[in-house]
Amino acid sequence: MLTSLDTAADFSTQAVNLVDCGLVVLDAQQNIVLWNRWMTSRSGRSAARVRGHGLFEVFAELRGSRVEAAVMAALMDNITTRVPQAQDRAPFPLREAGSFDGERIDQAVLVTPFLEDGERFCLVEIRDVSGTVGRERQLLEHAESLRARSYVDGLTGIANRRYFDVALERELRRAQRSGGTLSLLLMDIDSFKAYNDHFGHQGGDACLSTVAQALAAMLKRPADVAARYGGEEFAAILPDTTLEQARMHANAIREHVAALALEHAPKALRSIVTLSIGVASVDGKRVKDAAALIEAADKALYAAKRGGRNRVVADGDAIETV
Ligand code: GH3
Ligand code: MG
Ligand code: MG
Repeated sequence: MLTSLDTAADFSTQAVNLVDCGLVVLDAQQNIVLWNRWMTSRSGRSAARVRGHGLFEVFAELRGSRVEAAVMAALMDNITTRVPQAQDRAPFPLREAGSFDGERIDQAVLVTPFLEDGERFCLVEIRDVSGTVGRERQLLEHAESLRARSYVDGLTGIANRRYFDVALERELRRAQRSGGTLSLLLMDIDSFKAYNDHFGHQGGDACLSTVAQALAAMLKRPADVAARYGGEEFAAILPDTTLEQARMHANAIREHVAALALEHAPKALRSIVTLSIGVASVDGKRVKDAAALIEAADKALYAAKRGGRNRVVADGDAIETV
């Protein structure tokens, strides 16, 4: 029988260390307060090394991932989220105990918020589902999670406007703290009304999805965010990127989408689907808030439309019209 709180605590620690899944507890600042032995043996990082550090500092590659969205949903909105093993890649760099260069183990992650002494925490549970989860069950979980995930756009699978708003505020604060730069791209599909009129709404939806995937594939840094901003408009947040770098990146995205050579409607301005992109930036000196940054990017986008579409205009460019 347990007679003292100390014994109870030892008991819990033992149990937490024996359990056959990864257990991580984060505080409201996303700092690691608990890390069990399962995590240590599969990550090669001891509890002493990671405790007190931010989960997304320890695993920078998780920034902008579905796991980060789930952690934010838990800590900010008290929402529980299941992140099943994705078709492509396991989120955490975890490997079979003792094999630090082997394959990542397949993972199903569950993020659950809880309160302790009035403070919000979340529990991140990671299960090894390598070989145990049938393909059918994976697909079912995947479909369920699409509905449940409140930061993901249901049509395209990329981040939604809600996630964009939260991420932009967060990245702006980060840029201001470090005196760094941050750029924003606003992208709008050209003549999309004509596309819908010709190919039908379902055809339009499929096109939006294809463009969204192409866009997301062009944003490779972990902190970059691609989001569906509204109807046929997309946004990209590029931390640590100057206006000129962002302009070049925007051009690469524009060329990449044009290179898909998606057939456009006969009434559209061009025969293939293209994007117009507006670019704006903040740096340590010219600090703008989110609303001002969006407005500047939106103005630049409007100028790109007036300039003939299928082009990139950056904030402050001389504006020509055709
Ligand atoms: P512009 O080159 O000036 O951007 O012209 P546009 O035709 O793309 O612009 P407009 O804003 O007039 O039309 C946008 C269209 O996008 C209107 C709407 O029918 C379509 N749209 C918005 N959201 C969705 C969606 O979720 N699915 C589909 N299929 N179409 C959408
Ligand atoms: Mg539009
Ligand atoms: Mg449009």
